[in-house]
Amino acid sequence: MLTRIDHIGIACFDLDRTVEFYRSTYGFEVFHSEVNEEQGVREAMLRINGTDDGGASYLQLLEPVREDSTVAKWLAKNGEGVHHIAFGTADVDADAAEIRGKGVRVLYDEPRKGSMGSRITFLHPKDCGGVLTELVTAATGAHAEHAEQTEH
Ligand code: CMX
Ligand code: CO
Repeated sequence: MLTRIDHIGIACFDLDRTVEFYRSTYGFEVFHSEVNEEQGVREAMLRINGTDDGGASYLQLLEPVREDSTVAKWLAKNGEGVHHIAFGTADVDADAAEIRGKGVRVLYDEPRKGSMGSRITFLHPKDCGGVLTELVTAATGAHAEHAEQTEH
């Protein structure tokens, strides 16, 4: 099942300014950045612990790239802040199916593309006590190398 906090998603209006806040205040550097067109975001992943043993967690700083994106809608309503949490799992398909069986709405029929070649899905915040919850299976092996080459 779910084995760790993969990341915390933080919505912001200005990604560069927010990256600079996390760098100058805490010393966190950008580990990876990309635009996820499907999700409508430009994002920076800041690795905040772990080494190269697969145990790292991230802050995922998110800036909307479209006015009709979910993050733009959320920012307009709430202002900047914590947008979602994400649990890491070795098998997002199996965990999503199991959680769906418990009556929690899983937003996607099939996991979609997330940061760094990962596969992601979301649980509806109204079924999770007001917390938008993401499940993530990180890319491994050839997938991870592909993500390194194409998305940095
Ligand atoms: N956390 C907690 N509650 C949230 C929320 C969030 N991030 N987003 C929406 N809600 C709540 C709203 O406050 C609203 O509650 P009320 O009815 O009580 O006001 C309700 O959910 C419906 O919200 P909405 O503004 O009408 O938004 P939608 O229903 O259109 O969309 C959701 C909500 C969760 C389906 C949509 O945000 C979604 O599909 N999210 C998953 C994708 C995503 O967030 N992508 C960006 C991150 C990408 C990444 O992590 O890689
Ligand atoms: Co996320």
